[in-house]
Amino acid sequence: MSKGTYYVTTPIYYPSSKLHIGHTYTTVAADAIARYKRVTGYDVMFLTGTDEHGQKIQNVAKEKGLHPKEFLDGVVSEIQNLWETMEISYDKFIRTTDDYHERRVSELFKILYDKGDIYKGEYEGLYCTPCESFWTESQLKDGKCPDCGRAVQSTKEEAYFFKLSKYQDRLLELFESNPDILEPKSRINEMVNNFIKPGLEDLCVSRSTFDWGIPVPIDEKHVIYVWLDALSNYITALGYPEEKDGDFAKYWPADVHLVGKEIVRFHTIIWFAILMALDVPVPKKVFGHGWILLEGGKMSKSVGNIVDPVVLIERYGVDALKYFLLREYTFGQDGLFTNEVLLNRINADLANDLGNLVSRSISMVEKYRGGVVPAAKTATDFDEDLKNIATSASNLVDKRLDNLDFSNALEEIWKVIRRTNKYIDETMPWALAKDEANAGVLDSVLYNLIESIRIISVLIQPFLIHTSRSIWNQINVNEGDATAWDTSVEFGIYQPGTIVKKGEALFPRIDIKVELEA
Ligand code: ME8
Repeated sequence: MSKGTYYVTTPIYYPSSKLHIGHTYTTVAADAIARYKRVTGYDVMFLTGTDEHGQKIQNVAKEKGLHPKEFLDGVVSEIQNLWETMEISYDKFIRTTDDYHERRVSELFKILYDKGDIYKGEYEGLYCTPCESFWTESQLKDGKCPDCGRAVQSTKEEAYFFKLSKYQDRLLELFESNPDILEPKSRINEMVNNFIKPGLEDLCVSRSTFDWGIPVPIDEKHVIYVWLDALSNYITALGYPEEKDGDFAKYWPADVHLVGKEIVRFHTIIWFAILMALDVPVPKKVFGHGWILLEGGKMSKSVGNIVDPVVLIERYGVDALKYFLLREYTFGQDGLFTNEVLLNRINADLANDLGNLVSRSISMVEKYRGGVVPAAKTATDFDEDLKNIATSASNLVDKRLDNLDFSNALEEIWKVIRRTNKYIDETMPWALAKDEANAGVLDSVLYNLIESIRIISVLIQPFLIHTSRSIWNQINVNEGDATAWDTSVEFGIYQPGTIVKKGEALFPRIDIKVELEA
């Protein structure tokens, strides 16, 4: 029975070039939450996609001598391949060049215009092309774009405006009455004090100096501002405004928009105001996560200091990258990427803690019981603690994930892994095996180890599905009853008499010194 619906989104990325691990970070987080909600009984809609209009894309395509669509099709299929390799379980991939999206955005523009919330005026101001954002003089930092630090251009043109200023009071009231709407909470202060309270100006929502965009329906000399086009994806993907009864009625309002902190302003001020103007409820939450930084600053396509996820995956595997991203960084905060932190995490948590546990436990069943998992017979002094820690973990993971605290959710699971390793040290199966009188105790130890590994494999599935499957293969359980999320609160589900078989190492240990010099 479904517990209800859950709608999670990532930003739609600019396919101006290949994606880097910053984009992968948001997508991996969205995937983990989507998988977690599915295994815990929700009807999930997980949306991701690409933001394909605007001057930047037009310029890049031109440099390559291609029509924008031709250029985009190539990059977008690379992005989709990356998500496939990473087993990203999105339910829908939206491209802003999809016909249905273009038609629906055009319709939205018309609705807002007919309502009087979009009007024609003259735009005079400053524009940052790489960020596709308009700025006022006072918002600039040292005369440069406050988001990316690059030069802005002054522009003057006839344009359409959205009456953002009209929604100032309602936005303030929303943040005051619903502090859960934006996480981490510190970002609320930033939005309220830096942007809303100083006064919101109406927003220019059309451009006429380039034509790679959705035409303004009432005035084809203009194209719709890329952020109005892009933000609308979250509802056009569900059918709005053409079909309000299907997915839109089912999934909207979104449970969470996951975004990087630099676009919180677009998602909470501009997007909320547009929704208010449309009389559509605002999403339940926007989470603005931190940046992955390289020494020297934020990783960014246009700055050029990128880490290619494809290279990392080829070297260390999909699950190692996913684990690293979710465990290493606190979701709301910035964190530094270095090869050394990555490799240390892989070795310590994956190769040593998890990989060794699985491989030595299965080896012992093979060595002492011919690969057949015995039934537990004689309890040891350490069983109760192991069972308690293993069966209470899912509850703790639930609590952590309710706050999108991926890092500590994984830490709760790793406590079970470390406890199980300690159980091996405490019970010393190799010593028990020396004396036939201890056969009953050894049976219990071996059973408890495999059962604990089963619980661990169930708990890691939202994060590391590939590893879960590999463990299920080795301990010979079919995906289904013994792998369902709820089975992690019960110790004793694994069927004695099952034959296990050691497979390839889950995470080969990396020689860090050699690797860093390579
Ligand atoms: O902003 N660290 O697209 P974009 C963490 N098209 N996350 C990072 C990151 C980093 N160093 N770099 C990128 C756009 N990201 C718009 C969005 S949505 C309606 C339109 C992630 O290709 C993070 O999620 O520049 C960030 O917000 C997003 O990629 C920006 O992607």
